[in-house]
Amino acid sequence: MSAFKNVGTIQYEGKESKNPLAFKHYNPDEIVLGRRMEDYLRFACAYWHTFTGEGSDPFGVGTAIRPWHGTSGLDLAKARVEASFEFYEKLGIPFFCFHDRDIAPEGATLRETNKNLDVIVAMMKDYMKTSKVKLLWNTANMFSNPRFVHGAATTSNADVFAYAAAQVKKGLETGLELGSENYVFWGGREGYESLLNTNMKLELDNLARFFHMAIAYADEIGYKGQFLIEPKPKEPSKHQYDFDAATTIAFLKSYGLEDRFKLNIEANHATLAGHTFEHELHVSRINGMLGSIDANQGDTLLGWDTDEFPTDLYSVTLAMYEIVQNGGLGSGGVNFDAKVRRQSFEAEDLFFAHIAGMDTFARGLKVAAKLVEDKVLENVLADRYASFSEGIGLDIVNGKADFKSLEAYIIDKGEIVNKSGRLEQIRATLNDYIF
Ligand code: XLS
Ligand code: CA
Ligand code: CA
Repeated sequence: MSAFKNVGTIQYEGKESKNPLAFKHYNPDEIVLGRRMEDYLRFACAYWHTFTGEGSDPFGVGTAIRPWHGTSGLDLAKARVEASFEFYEKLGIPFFCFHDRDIAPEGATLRETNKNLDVIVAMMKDYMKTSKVKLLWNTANMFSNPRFVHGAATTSNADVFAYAAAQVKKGLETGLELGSENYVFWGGREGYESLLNTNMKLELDNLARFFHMAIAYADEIGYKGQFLIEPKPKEPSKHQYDFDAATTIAFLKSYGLEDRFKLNIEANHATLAGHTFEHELHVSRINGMLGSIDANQGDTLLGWDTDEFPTDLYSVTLAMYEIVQNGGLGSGGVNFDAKVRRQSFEAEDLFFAHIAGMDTFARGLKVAAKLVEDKVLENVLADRYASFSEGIGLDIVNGKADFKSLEAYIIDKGEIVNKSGRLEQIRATLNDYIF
């Protein structure tokens, strides 16, 4: 039985097409920078927003009309899996991502919960045998259940730490079973409200202990997926430990975890941290830690995590420029951690939203490729930093200068001449490439 009977397979029809159920820019087979677009972008669908989410907000219940309504418990979980594979295939999206609790209901004990999970994981595995769709990443939801009120790996309660460990152990087994290419940690409740009752040092040490245990268990069972941490500054915690890329990288380096972890950068989390998406991607990239992205966008008029589908071509172009500079995302991908607005409650909206996001990223990729091919920003940087490629600047870069030699060089030189940064001109050029 079809869940989305009003929608057929979404095709690429080119930019003149007026068909809302067609791609105008995303053409999976088109070669960009020597790679098929599909292989470059590695799009993924986020199970929680698209199949588990119902469109509720703090003021009202869900509004979504979904084909799986009318079922409950494991039957509901199964109906969602069935619909999800129809959705991936009609959309032509090559990957999906989930939290353990998105796909199967919790039981009275962890043993029962794991049993429910096994049923759904086996069902997904079956679907994956006949489908080309793969699991980009899985993760553990260690924030919804009230037991995580004080955190998971950073809780004040050792029993909760044990529960979280057992949950991630199962998550790694699930990842192995379904061949997930990455395993994500997002520390929703790994943070604190007030230092008055928080032992920050113990909590951070425990978080690192937890990650070391995850590495040890992955190695023990032969799970080869890339570990990713997803920074976010606030919400639900007031102070979250993985605030942004720089904080997370510093944490990984202080605890000797930097060789096994990369970052999953989400656009809306970047803006909540007071950065741009491209800033967070750049910081990760220059540290060799850009692993994957959660593609969405926030709303500049709202101060919370709105997880909108990404349609801002300017921001996506600059993000894709970072990804292209990174040589792509390796085992990572572009996961639409995005939800349709509460007002967009029809099942077809799920297609429109993903098509919008995929077309936006396809356009961003094409513009970024052109910027790279024409060396637009490369030339800007070469020109701006030219003084470091010869003479005294080159000595500084090559470690041949010290305070004494620099003083001798500059002391009688007279007035220093600076060059303009030309930002307005550069922005105008960027507009010419985008539009
Ligand atoms: C929430 C996060 C979450 C992670 C996975 O804000 O984006 O959904 O991506 O746990
Ligand atoms: Ca996310
Ligand atoms: Ca988010």
